[in-house]
Amino acid sequence: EDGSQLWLRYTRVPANEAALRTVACRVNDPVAYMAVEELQHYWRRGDVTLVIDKSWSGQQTGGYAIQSRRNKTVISAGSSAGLLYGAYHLLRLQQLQTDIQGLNIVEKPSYALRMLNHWDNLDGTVERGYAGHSLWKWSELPQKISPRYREYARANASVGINAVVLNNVNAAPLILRSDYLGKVKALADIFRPYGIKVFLSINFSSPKLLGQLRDSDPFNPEVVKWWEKKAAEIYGLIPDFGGFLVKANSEGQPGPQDYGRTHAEGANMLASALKPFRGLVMWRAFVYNPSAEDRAKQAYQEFVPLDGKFSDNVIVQIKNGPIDFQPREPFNPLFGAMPKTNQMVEFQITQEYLGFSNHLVYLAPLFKETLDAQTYTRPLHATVAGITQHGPYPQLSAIAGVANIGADRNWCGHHFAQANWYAFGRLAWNAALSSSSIAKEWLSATFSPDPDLVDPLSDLMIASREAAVNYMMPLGLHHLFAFEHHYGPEPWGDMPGGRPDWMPWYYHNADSIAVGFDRTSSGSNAVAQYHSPLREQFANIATCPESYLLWFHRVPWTYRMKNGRSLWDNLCYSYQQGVDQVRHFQQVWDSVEGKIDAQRFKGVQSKLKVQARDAVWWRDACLLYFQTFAKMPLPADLERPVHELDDLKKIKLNLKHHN
Ligand code: BDP
Repeated sequence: EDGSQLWLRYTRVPANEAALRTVACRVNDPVAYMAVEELQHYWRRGDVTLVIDKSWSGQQTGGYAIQSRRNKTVISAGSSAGLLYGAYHLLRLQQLQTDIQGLNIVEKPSYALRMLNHWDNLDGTVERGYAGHSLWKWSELPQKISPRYREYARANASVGINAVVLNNVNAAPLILRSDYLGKVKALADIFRPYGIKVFLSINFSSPKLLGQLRDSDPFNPEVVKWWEKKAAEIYGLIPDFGGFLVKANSEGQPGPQDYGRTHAEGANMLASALKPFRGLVMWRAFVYNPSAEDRAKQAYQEFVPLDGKFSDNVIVQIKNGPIDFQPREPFNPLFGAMPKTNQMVEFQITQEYLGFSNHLVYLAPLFKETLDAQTYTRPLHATVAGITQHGPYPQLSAIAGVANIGADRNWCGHHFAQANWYAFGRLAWNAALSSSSIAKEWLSATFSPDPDLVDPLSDLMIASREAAVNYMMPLGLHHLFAFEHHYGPEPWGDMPGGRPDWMPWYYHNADSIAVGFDRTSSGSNAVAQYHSPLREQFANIATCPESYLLWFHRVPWTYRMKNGRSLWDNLCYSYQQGVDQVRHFQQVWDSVEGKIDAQRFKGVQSKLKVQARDAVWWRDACLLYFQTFAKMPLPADLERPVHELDDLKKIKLNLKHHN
């Protein structure tokens, strides 16, 4: 039980049983064939018929219906992909031991494109990957095909993921060289029967770096021609290629601004090269410069003036929050602020800032917090989910998650990190699902449907994200992590001459009086980027949710919070609560011993020990450090620190090769 089977722990139907039922399907293509094969191998509850029904809406994106008719179950869909998703739905019902009499299910995906973004490098490393090396063996491809490629595609299809970006957004130009495209084609061929399209991250300077052109100016006709030829070459190999993901003029990556052109001009040049083939451009809005302006405001300032200037096959890909995948951020105010532009959310499934693959942090509540956030920008569809599902070009709706998958046997490093892959897929399919229903499904499929296991563990999962916020960065604190590895705490972090917007002090602003980032009109005024009434709500310290307090306000240590205690005391209790929660998780986990195989039980048990130690490390580091400013005592009933601040400051982890 090494976790390699993920949530796909179906048991094969024995031949004599299989002979007693039929799986009928007249559709003849590789995707439908896959649906039939899965049901033939694993479905043990009667006859099934799969039919394409052209009247079925949502054809493009894989919707389906499942109905019980007399003694059989009928899956109907507008496309073969829909049949495949219907087949996985049935198998899920079987895993959950659901009654299949009288089924009348209709499913339509929330988003047309449900994508994983791999941050995998061509040398086999993964930028922010914590589950071993990259899954893609570039040096072996296309000759040698690892069986894991197929398993990976199957796992994605089982939760409805239908698009993958294979390589890092910090993209090597090499990915577009002809031999690499041959490797990409090999992967695309494996993924196709699972309904998955391949996309690539591209380096904006490819024409110069790979094509030896003078420059990569999007207005240079030779550059335009280069991209057109490249697009034709790609589509010659991969007729259903999805398109490009682009990180431009961000963190040192090249882009159109190098030539005085805008993001829209750069994106549109690529978009027109892909247009004849119906390809898409996902253009990232993750841009910020070391300027006097609050980093949290910069993407909005850069992109809002470009609204209406992007081609119809461009989607602007926006991180959930305005900074960078922190344990908690308010939603990015760009959502809803560009009504004439397609927007998509980018979540991080890999836990760069949430304890890597060591901490059990179930991310569905974080994803939901953003998706459900009310932006107040439109009369209709004003949540982030609504805005990204109902853009100006509805066929383009998309959502992306930065993958947490690597070459480890259990794919994600931590057995429970698999739940984040699963939950991302399920929410991309249906953004209205609840975090707890997804947790229950996943636990049932991955471990067992026994309620004595599912109930306590789903509670644990639901609490785990708030626990991480508590022991890392409660009350709106953010960016307190160590510069080098992003794993542990370093609120004191500083580097003479380093970029201020990479330093924790830039964000926490602690001194003897107060702590926090003033983003009201007396400070950076980032609140103004939110639509009324949110703007006023965030701007007023009395109405700002306390979970975002230090995000929007610089608050005196002695400030009285809603519970009557001082800010300092609240900070202390929050950190302690995080520690207590993790210790409680350990107890809950021990209580399911025997209900789970020993191998996975021990694996998770020992990861929880690491998490408990790390929670204490975070608490001590942050409280002892902030105490040097607040100069207030720890509340008398609080557990005492077990570290010296000076010792914590000396910890130099080399986690670059933490894998
Ligand atoms: C940050 C990561 C960095 C990525 C960057 C991005 O630390 O490795 O390259 O985001 O999203 O979170 O481009």
